[in-house]
Amino acid sequence: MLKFVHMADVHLGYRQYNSDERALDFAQAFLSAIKFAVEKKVDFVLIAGDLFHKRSDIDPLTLAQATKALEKAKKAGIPVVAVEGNHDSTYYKDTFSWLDYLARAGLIVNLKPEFDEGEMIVEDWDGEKGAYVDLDGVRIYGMKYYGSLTEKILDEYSKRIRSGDFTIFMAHVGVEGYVNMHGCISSNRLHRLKGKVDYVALGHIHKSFVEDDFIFNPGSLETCEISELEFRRGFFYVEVDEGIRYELIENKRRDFVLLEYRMEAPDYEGLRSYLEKHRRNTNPVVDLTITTDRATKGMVDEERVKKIVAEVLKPVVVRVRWNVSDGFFKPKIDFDGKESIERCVLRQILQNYDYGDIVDEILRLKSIFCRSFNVTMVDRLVEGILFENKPIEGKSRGEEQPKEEESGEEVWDWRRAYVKRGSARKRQKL
Ligand SMILES: [Mn+2]
Repeated sequence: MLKFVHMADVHLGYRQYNSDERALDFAQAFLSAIKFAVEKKVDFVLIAGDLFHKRSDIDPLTLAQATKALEKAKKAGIPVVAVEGNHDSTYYKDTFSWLDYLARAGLIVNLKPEFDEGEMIVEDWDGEKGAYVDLDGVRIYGMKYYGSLTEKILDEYSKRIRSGDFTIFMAHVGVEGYVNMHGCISSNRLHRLKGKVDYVALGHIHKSFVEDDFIFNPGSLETCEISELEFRRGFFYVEVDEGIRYELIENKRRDFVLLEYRMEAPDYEGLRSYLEKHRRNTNPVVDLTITTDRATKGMVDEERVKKIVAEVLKPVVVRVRWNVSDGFFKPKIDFDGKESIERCVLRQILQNYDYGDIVDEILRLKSIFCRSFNVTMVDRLVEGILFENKPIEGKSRGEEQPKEEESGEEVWDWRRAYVKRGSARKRQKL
């Protein structure tokens, strides 16, 4: 009896929410899937793309996470056969990927067709490269991710497939109708492989699906996006004798808690008692959305919010999102004050922006527009601001351009002044 494990979309090295712990979760999921394969003494493991989250800048730790698990399989005599996904594929012109590196290190078989002046070459694995490999009567073809060229290349590829006793076609490609993702192909194009191929092993879509006991897509091992939380996914354990028996193993993964809290004022204790209701002992990822108005957000200390979440929920990582609506703006009006209500409201609105104190200018502009739109008056207003020695204070304060001297020959070298305050001096303009 033939036995194998089919996984995809491992995304090693994904530091989700900038969290090292999350990167470890992805590594842990991969390691436990490999351990499962070793325990089941499978004949081989398939990785249908996106072993890595990034195609370049793989850090040493991520590489170690990949090799540690792959060495376990190697030690158990289990070949690991992979294709490159969109995340770990080389750029068009590069030829050597990190999966090629792992293949050279003898840890995986990385399958992809070669191209010679546009002509596709589908050759046997020679220990370093190849498009298919024969493992004890099982023939595995591999096709990496080709983006918009997928259909064209798939058609070319299928002409070159020769069936063995049991033939697998593995590709990193999305099939239409499962998730909202562009660049997917119709599954009909894969169903056409029937007769030549016995098992189509896909990766790319992070949700599991099986069509007609022929096309298999396991989904992601860990959670790359919140939208994946509701998907069934994991890896397939497959047994083949008379027919194909498969099981989707929904591996253990990090718990997520999605929370939404409405804050009318900086109300830390209210937040705390809301969080208490969601207490659990899983060290989850907490994704907290706070709905509030701009003024309140300005007063809330996000670090303090995170600290409270950490105390109550003991999360592995906290993400705070702000759902800020200007519609909730409530001016605080002092009716005994000397300022008009209009000025008071304007001043409070402007506090949320970087323009500085421009209440007067806005009121003058408004009066011009109210009377009738008069371009000359707008011009005069702008000129007044620019030349009546009444600059708009705000963003550019402190970064004023150096004033040229009358002669236009000398400028104050403010960069030098910034670096060496003591030795700032005038410099001849070049
Ligand atoms: Mn992926």
